[in-house]
Amino acid sequence: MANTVYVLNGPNLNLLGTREPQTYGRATLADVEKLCRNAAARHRLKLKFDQSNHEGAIVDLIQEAGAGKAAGIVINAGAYTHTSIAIRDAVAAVAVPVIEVHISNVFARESFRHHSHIAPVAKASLCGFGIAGYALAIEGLAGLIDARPKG
Ligand code: CA2
Repeated sequence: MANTVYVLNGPNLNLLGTREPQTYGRATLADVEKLCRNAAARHRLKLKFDQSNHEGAIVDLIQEAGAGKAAGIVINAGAYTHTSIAIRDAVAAVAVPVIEVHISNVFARESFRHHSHIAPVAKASLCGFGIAGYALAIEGLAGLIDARPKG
């Protein structure tokens, strides 16, 4: 599992492409998965792609990635970004790089979206690139892995 990237999606992201296209675009979560598979394959990385509406299930997946020494985690925790100390603690506890991604520019939206519990414990964060942000996050992660001292 050492060369597997986990891409984790939080609540309501299963609805992508069905509503609010002005904010999130028209692509579905299946389209996001395809994009991620292509980005991971370019770097010979395997991909585990998941979505859950449940906070504890997301914590479980973060712990699974950590225990299996995954190559890294790309996470869009959705609204839990702004509320979940449990997900923040799970991210802080894993020894694998975690990249936070958001489809929309959260800083151009309501003030309650401006704070992320995850950002301070993530390796990097990006937002506002639409679903392309997921591929950018995988590219960035691959760069970090390549830059890591070998042996
Ligand atoms: O911009 C992002 O990626 C967000 O993480 C999306 C979350 C939101 O709570 C964050 O503040 C920013 C919401 C995901 C809900 O996605 C939907 C997609 C289509 C229709 C309804 C919800």
